[in-house]
Amino acid sequence: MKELKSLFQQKSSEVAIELKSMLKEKGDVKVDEVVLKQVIGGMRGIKSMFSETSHLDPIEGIKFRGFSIPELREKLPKLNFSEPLPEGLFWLMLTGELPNEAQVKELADEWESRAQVPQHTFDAIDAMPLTAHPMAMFSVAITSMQTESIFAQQYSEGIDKKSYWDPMFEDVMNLIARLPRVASYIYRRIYHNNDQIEPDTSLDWAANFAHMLGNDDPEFHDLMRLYMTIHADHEGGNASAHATHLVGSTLSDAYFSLAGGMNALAGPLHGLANQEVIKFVFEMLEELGTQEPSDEAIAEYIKKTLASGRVIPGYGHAVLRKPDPRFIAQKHFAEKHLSDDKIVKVIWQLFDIVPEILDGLGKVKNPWPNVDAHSGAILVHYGITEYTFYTVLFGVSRALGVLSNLCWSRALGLPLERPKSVTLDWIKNHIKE
Ligand code: CMX
Repeated sequence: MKELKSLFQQKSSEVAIELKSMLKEKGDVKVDEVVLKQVIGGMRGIKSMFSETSHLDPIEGIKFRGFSIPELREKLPKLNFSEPLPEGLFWLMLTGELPNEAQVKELADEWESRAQVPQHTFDAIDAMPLTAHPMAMFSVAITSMQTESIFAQQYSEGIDKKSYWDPMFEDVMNLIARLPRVASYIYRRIYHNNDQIEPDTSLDWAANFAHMLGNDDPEFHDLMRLYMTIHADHEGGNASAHATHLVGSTLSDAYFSLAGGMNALAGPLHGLANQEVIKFVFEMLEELGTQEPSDEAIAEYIKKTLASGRVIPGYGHAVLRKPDPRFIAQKHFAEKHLSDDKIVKVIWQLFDIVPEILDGLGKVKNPWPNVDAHSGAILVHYGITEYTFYTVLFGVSRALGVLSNLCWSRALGLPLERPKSVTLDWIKNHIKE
């Protein structure tokens, strides 16, 4: 993978030089102000992180290196398939350049050649009870692969800090290559009697993942290509990206850092919302006693849920203020391939009904659906009905973004992250002053 590696080295060293001189000349330029409600309120909106791979606009949504999701679906290489290959997005995030078909194929081959998972990782998964959440198994599996870290090995031998990016790049490539095998192993172990499916080395990364999960419908392969592309990154401040970055800033290797990010993704306000959405929909349909509920019945159920002090999963966002383009991309996919599906229709009904009700509460800043509102209904259609697994799918994709960020962080020599916390007494004194 000489071309990607040397292109990354060239691009990142150019940015490193620019950043260094910018910091020297303009390091004291003010970029933001912080008010008390941000200190207490989850640091919303504070511009205090650096990330090159993507940028989130509250209205337009995510842009990866300047490209929106519709643009990516048009411009990233698809080879002969209908959806872009996530290999292409990884190349774009890492280098800032759109790859051509040959480069995407080469990257797919490279990941295939690095996909061997150590036996002790399977053993670590097998040691966990079947009742453990799949995200717990996923996190353990990633941490168990830390034995393979080239970065940790070279650091212990005494590597020059200017070279950190090199073993980090190697770890990141190895880790991404192995995740589909690890994730599908967990899936087949828990839900399919440990009946494992061997990889098909002729397939690209996402299609091989679909294959190992157990579905070789070409439409499902395309869904996985799309899913793995759109979930990959959401700028640097989201919980999984931020957690990965924070852990990595201590010079923990890619395995420890990604496990940290995945533990953050496993929360219901973040990635676990994808399982919560379909669970919520199934429970609603069961209580209403029909697969084709009326708008009025759904509205009543939503209001009852809110009155019981719970959130409506799949709705709201800390940054977005419009329907999530990742939701819209999945809706387009569903309109094209499964417009007659009853559960999908319920998702579209919710899209019509929920925003007005949330808006009516007068406190929800974004009443629109996020990425997690749609994915479950499509997965159920293709036979992946075991929704406690959904966040692992999200995690395999999210690894692409957070790990390319990790390469950038080491290449730019970004320091240990260490913000300042304050106590109630400090705040009281500060207000007095
Ligand atoms: N249902 C009910 N109430 C909601 C809500 C929802 N979907 N979204 C926000 N609210 C409420 C908040 O709980 C908060 O209430 P309180 O003031 O009583 O505490 C109020 O509205 C204001 O919240 P906000 O500023 O609009 O939203 P936040 O930035 O604090 O939180 C998020 C964002 C995503 C955690 C929140 O919208 C939520 O809980 N949504 C449901 C869970 C979900 O879908 N998460 C997935 C997000 C995407 C992802 O990361 O994968």
